[in-house]
Amino acid sequence: MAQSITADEIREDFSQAMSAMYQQEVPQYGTLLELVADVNLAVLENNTRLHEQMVNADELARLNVERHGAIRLGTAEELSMLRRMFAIMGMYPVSYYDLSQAGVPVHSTAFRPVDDAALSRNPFRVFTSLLRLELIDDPALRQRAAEILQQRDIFTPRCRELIALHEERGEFTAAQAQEFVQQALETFRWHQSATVDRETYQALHQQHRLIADVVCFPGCHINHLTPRTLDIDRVQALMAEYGIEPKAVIEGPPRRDVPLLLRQTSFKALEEPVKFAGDGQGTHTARFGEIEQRGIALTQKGRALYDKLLNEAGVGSDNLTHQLHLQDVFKAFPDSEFLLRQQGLAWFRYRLTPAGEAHRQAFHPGDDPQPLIERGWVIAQPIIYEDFLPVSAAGIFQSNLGNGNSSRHHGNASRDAFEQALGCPVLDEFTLYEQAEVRSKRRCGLL
Ligand code: OOG
Ligand code: NI
Repeated sequence: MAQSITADEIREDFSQAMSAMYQQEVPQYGTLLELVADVNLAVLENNTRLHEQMVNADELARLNVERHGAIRLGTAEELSMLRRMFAIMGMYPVSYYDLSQAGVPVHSTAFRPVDDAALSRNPFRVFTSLLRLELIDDPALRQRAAEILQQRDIFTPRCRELIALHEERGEFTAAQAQEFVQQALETFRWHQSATVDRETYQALHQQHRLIADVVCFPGCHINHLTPRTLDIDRVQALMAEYGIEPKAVIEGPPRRDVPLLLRQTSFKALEEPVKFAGDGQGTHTARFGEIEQRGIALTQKGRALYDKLLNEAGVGSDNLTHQLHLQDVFKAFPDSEFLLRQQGLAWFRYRLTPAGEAHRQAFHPGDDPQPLIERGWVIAQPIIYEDFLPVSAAGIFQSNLGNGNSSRHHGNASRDAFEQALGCPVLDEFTLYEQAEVRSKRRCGLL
């Protein structure tokens, strides 16, 4: 029997294949990758402490492979099949995001690796949204959209076979894994030909641009890929020089000494030519590029404070003013690793230093790590946030959908329906971070 391939290897191959495909489809994404690589290199050259910290935390190796993508699905069946496809790549649904709050008729999860080794090898994540047809007001149009979606299959027949095969055998040979990656890629490819005529497209578009994007094409094209930068302010400032037009405002928390959660910005979606059924021609605007800067994952307590301050700060229209205002409001959020740890606001991964290893017998379960840190026996590294932020996601959606129809559907979360469509509950992000911290303490003999 040929040697079987691990989920990590399949995910790695798949994320590389996806990136190569998207660079071909959206050349500006390739430019963005270059810009981000240049900025990351400069940051690491100028900040030896950060460089060293990233090496010690096994963070550096993944930096250049790190990215997330996003897709939008039309039906429950598509979502549950996708869950099975991503499971083969070691990616599992984490968190429920209700975007209806922001007037976007979808709810979402993110498929991502969950264990330490998989995350440090390749943390490829896919933000996955499911269209909520029930939020289309016009019953005839809702019915029409459902019928159109029923007629498509976004998975190739061979992809379905390979998924079933893997579920039966629990593994792939190298050849099967390679074929699976190629077949899976087809689901995310852009199609210039819509499945509907121009009138249908326009009717759906008028309801919401996103509905047309989900319903009118034969696949669930990847709509952006996002590399991770170490200095998002610098990338935002340099975008124009590289011929890229950025979104007005960087989403998320302000710049900090200890970066928090996730900051994001994107470039505007491209207007692309489309052929409609029955010979019509037109354009469709959906695909864009995004960058992100990731920081420390927050505990529930830290997250509650983040949400409160973000809400207090409100939304800005000019980035510079908005960032200054955010900095001001976020003065209420402690900004040192020590304070974040002491106040239980963020998660840390504990490791023994060589001196700590030598004194391991002196550690007892339940010991306070702080004196050991001060003695140089233990180091506490920030656990990086691997998930998404609903307010930021809404901002990214809106910047690419035009701000025309932002009717609000408050309190319309429908997590049960989402999980039913998915075929399993989503994992809880806080539990995952807590477990990572607990595991690391246990390895140090502190628990
Ligand atoms: C997803 C937008 C959200 C993020 O990084 O928060 C997102 C979409 O436009 O489909 O990608
Ligand atoms: Ni994104």
